[in-house]
This record gives sequence, structure tokens and C-alpha cells, in this order.
Amino acid sequence: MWTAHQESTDYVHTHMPIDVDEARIWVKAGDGGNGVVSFRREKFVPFGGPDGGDGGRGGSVYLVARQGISTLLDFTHQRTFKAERGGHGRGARQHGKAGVDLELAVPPGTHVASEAGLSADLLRPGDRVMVARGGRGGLGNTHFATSTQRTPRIAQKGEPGEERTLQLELKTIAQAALIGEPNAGKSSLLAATSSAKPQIGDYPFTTLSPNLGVAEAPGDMEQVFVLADVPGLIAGAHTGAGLGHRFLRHVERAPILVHVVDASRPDVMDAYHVVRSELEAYKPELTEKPEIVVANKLDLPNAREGLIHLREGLPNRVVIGTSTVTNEGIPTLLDAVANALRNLPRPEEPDGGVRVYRMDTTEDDGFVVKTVEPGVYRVQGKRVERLVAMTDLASDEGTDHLQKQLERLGVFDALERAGVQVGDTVTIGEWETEWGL
Ligand SMILES: Nc1nc2c(ncn2[C@@H]2O[C@H](COP(=O)(O)OP(=O)(O)OP(=O)(O)O)[C@@H](O)[C@H]2O)c(=O)[nH]1
Ligand SMILES: [Mg+2]
Repeated sequence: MWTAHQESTDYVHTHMPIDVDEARIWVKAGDGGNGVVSFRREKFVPFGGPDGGDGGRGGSVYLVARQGISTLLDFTHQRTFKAERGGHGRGARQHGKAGVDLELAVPPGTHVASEAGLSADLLRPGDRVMVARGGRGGLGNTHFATSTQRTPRIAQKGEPGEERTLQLELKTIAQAALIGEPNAGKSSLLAATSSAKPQIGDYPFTTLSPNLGVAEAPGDMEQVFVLADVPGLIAGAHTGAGLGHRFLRHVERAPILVHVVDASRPDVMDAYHVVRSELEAYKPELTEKPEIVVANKLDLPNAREGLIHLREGLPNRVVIGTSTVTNEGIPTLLDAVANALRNLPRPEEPDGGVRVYRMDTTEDDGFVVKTVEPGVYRVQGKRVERLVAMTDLASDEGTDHLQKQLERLGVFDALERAGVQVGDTVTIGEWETEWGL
């Protein structure tokens, strides 16, 4: 009899090639639904009180870091994303339904920025940040009834949802980054220490984009860490030579550097310094990270001399001899990385969530009056423009109400101070009006 054999899923040992690490997308939250003008109908009551419901709020757009996603590839297929708009209100005080929020899954380690000043890091799976707020629903006419106006024929339109262009950037989160000149054996070391299967070749620039692998320190099942293998660095990399500084960004987040040198070459210290100079030129802070030096290809002739040269030249570094052919030194290297990780100062963990550095203020009451040409004025400001967008400009009651709100905000005062005259043109958002008395 057959028994079902369930293959265990090994989440840890995965090979995640990072192909796409930058993307530019446009997001738009849903507009709020419109409020409605409606009146109660009852038998024998020809014209009842107002019962127009409010519009529902528009859906917001969120970015969520999700485990298992490792590239921004999806954002090259589709670049514009819209959340659902809110439903319109209806009679009998029925409110429109809220628009569904839109969640865009991004890889952990994604940094998001917008020109308007949003800047956030989604480091860990589950981190979530709102990138465009849904518009509020417009108010139905029930809200506009007063003692003197019992049959208001005015309702608000929904507030427009926010929209913005976002720059996404994936920064690898690995505990240790394998750096070194092309052909030093970085990818071979990644393959030897994890189950990642990077491309390995006897020519420079075999690795064109970073690879991640999860390594386990021997004898200590608890100590697993992610190793990043990045393309080789050559002199001038920081100015764009070779594959350029593009991948040094991935090195930035790794707290530990594993610097691989081909120990079989005669000039091991030169090889070491070329790479160090590139780090220094790109960002001097990078050179302050703890660094483990690996003298690789120990199985080749002269490599032991190379190892000795490195040890002599770098008295303040742990220098480990390895061979990916004989496996010599690999367990020692893993131990050294695990040790260095344990000795790191505790990373300041973002307290359970997204690290948002800056966020633009959506509630911006300010406005400016600009003279476009003599006799033509434009009022600009988030709040005033939103008020206009939420007004049914075809309705006299709507524009009356808008004018009252603008007056209260001091817009009319400001226009008068700017020198507006009867008959001049004033525009705010979509609204254009002639200045009267
Ligand atoms: N003899 C010997 N050859 C090695 C060893 N490690 C790597 N190699 C060889 O060195 C060559 C380059 O190895 P890679 O792992 O692709 O080197 P890399 O540093 O990732 O190179 P880039 O991706 O081009 O930067 C390949 O031909 C490997 O087989 C080693 O320990 N001993
Ligand atoms: Mg490689």
C-alpha cells in the first residue's frame, strides 16, 4: 500500500536571485464616493426632510513586506496601481460602501521614497506602510439641514484619493556580504556554505546580480545567517567601472564583510587594497564594518604563501584560508562569521514596525495667492483645492457653501490684500469664478 509521502518544505535553504532591485511605480488611492441629495418620500408628505447618505471612503494603497518575495520584478510588468473608489451615498440615509484597500507585496528590505517626502523602510515580513490615503466620502444632504434651510439641495463630492509616484529600492538584507575582486571565488564560497546554486565560472563577472544563500554554522543549528554574494569589484567600481557601484548598495546593509582574495595570485595585498579603496571611495563607513578576510583557492600552488602574506599584511584581521575544492577552512569560516555576528552591538530594532523617516503632511491648511496676470488670480493649497474638488460646482447651493468655507479659511481676505477687483478672475483647482461683491 502506498502512503502519502509529504516532502518537507525547507524554507531556509533557498536560492534567491535578485534580478530587479529598483522600480518606479505610480499609486492612486480610491476617491471617496459622493454624498447624495435626496428627500424622504412618505405618503401624504410631498416633500419630506433630507435623507441623502454619505459616500464611502476610497480604498488606500499599502505596501507590505512579504516573506518569499525577493525581487521587485513584479513592478516591471505593472507600474500603475489604483485602489477602489468609495461607493456613492443613496437615499434613505444609505451610505456608500468603502472602497477596498490595495496591498502591494514587496520583498523584505524594500525602501520606498516619494518626492513629496515619504520615506520608509520595510525591513521585515509583515511591515506595512500606507503610501496613498483613500479620499473621505462626501457628506449627503442630511448634514446640511439647518433651522433656516430644511430642504438642503447640497451634498459633497468625495475627496480625491492621494496619488504619487514611488521609488522602490531593494536593499539586500544579509548578515554577511561576500566581497572581492572578480574570480576570487565568492560564488563558489556561497555554494560551499549554503544550498544556493550561483553561477560559477573561470572568467570575471560571472555573477551579474547579487545572490543570497542561507548558511548554518557547524555544530550550532541555531546560528543561521544569510550570506550575500555580489558581483566582483574592480578599480573604479565606484565611478561605474565594471558592474559599478550599483551593487555596493547591497553591501551597505550587511553588518559583516567577508572579503575573499584569490590566495594563489602573487599580489594578494594589492588585490585586497583595490577592493578596500573602492569601498572607501563609495562610502567610507563601509570600511568600518567588521571584516573577515578569506584566502581562497588554498589547494592551488603558492596559495599558502598568499595566506601568509595576507596574515602578515593584515595583523588586525582574522584571515582564514579556504578551498572550495577540498572544503578546507569552510567550517572555520562559518564559525568566524557566526562569532562576529554574536559580537555585533545589538542592532537598534525598529520597535515592531516600519521605520518611517519622513511623511508628508496631508493636512496642509496653507495656501498662496498668485497673480497669474493682471486681473487673474490663482489660489493654491492642498486644503482649498480639496474643498473645490469636493464641491458640486454645478449646484448654486454647493458653490455658496464652498464660498463660505473659503471665507472662513481667510482666502477672500488674502485675495483682497493681493488687490483683487470686481470683475477679476479667480481660480482654485478646477473652479474659475468672477470676483463679485
Ligand atoms: N582551485 C580552486 N578554484 C576555485 C576555488 N574557488 C573558486 N575557484 C574557481 O575560481 C573561478 C571563479 O570562481 P567564482 O566563484 O565564480 O568567482 P567569483 O568571485 O564569484 O567571480 P565573479 O562572480 O566573476 O566576481 C571558478 O573557475 C571556480 O571554479 C578554490 O578554492 N580552488
Ligand atoms: Mg561570482
